[in-house]
Amino acid sequence: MKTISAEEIRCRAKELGADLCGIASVERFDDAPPGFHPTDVALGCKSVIVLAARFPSSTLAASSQAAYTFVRNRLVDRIDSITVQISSELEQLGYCAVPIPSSDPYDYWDDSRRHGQGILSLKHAAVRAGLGHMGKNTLLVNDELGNMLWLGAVLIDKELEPDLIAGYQTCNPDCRICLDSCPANALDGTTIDQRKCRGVSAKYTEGGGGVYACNLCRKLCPQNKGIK
Ligand code: B12
Repeated sequence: MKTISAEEIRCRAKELGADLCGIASVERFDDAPPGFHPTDVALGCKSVIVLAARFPSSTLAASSQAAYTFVRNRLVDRIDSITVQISSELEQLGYCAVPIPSSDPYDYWDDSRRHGQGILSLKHAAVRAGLGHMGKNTLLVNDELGNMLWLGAVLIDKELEPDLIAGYQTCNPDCRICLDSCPANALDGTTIDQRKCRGVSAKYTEGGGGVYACNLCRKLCPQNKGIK
């Protein structure tokens, strides 16, 4: 087996087009509820490599939600291509490396609550890899990119030097902008009611496909482009 360092992985991720890359040791997930731990996905996981791509914020200024949705869909392809490529390269070096889908597919779906669950929560993984903290809208906020980023991850069976947990704070304690602006009243400051959110954000037309019709919790956040 050829050995690889955390730094080499970070450089490769950036070469492939990631804007951010952070690494978490699996011990940082000790507080994860059952079913949400990286070893529930890959038994031998020792480190979680988390990547992020910048989500162009000009899309928030467009009057049509199609531009935002189009960019979101291309970022799914881009981040997923990077995590699949990194996993393949790590596997060729002799490691077991499992890429996490940045969106679909996932196994768990509760139709009665319209509640889905990714095979690993990428926001929680990003916090533990030093990429930021979650805001009241439940989204990850990074100091440089704000909440305008798209996440991906790779689980690897190698201990790697982890990044430091982000030292900055998100959300002014008095701020309620995302909570008060949600048209579905889906946010309570720590969790989201998926049924309510999906009711206003997922729109389909027979001819035009699907659009994300609401992103107000992201758009109106004073930290959406970074932490001043
Ligand atoms: C399902 C899903 C949704 C659902 C639910 C969102 C949610 N907040 O969970 C819906 C349809 C509502 C949704 C909407 C959106 N989404 Co979405 N979504 C996902 C997806 C595919 C899975 C998330 C998931 O599993 N949620 C279910 C679980 C984790 O949530 P939960 O049951 O509340 O979990 C609790 C506990 O189980 C526990 N827990 C869970 N894991 C862990 C781990 C540890 C260590 C600990 C301690 C605790 C813990 O803590 C939670 C709170 O109590 C992720 C991709 C991914 N794999 O992460 C993208 C993702 C979260 N979505 C994303 C985005 C951008 C959006 C939208 C902005 C899209 C839009 N409309 O424009 C909105 C934002 C709405 C919002 N404020 O969250 C991004 C977020 C980027 C960021 N900056 O954070 C992600 C990460 C996709 C990506 N690859 O970047 N989404």
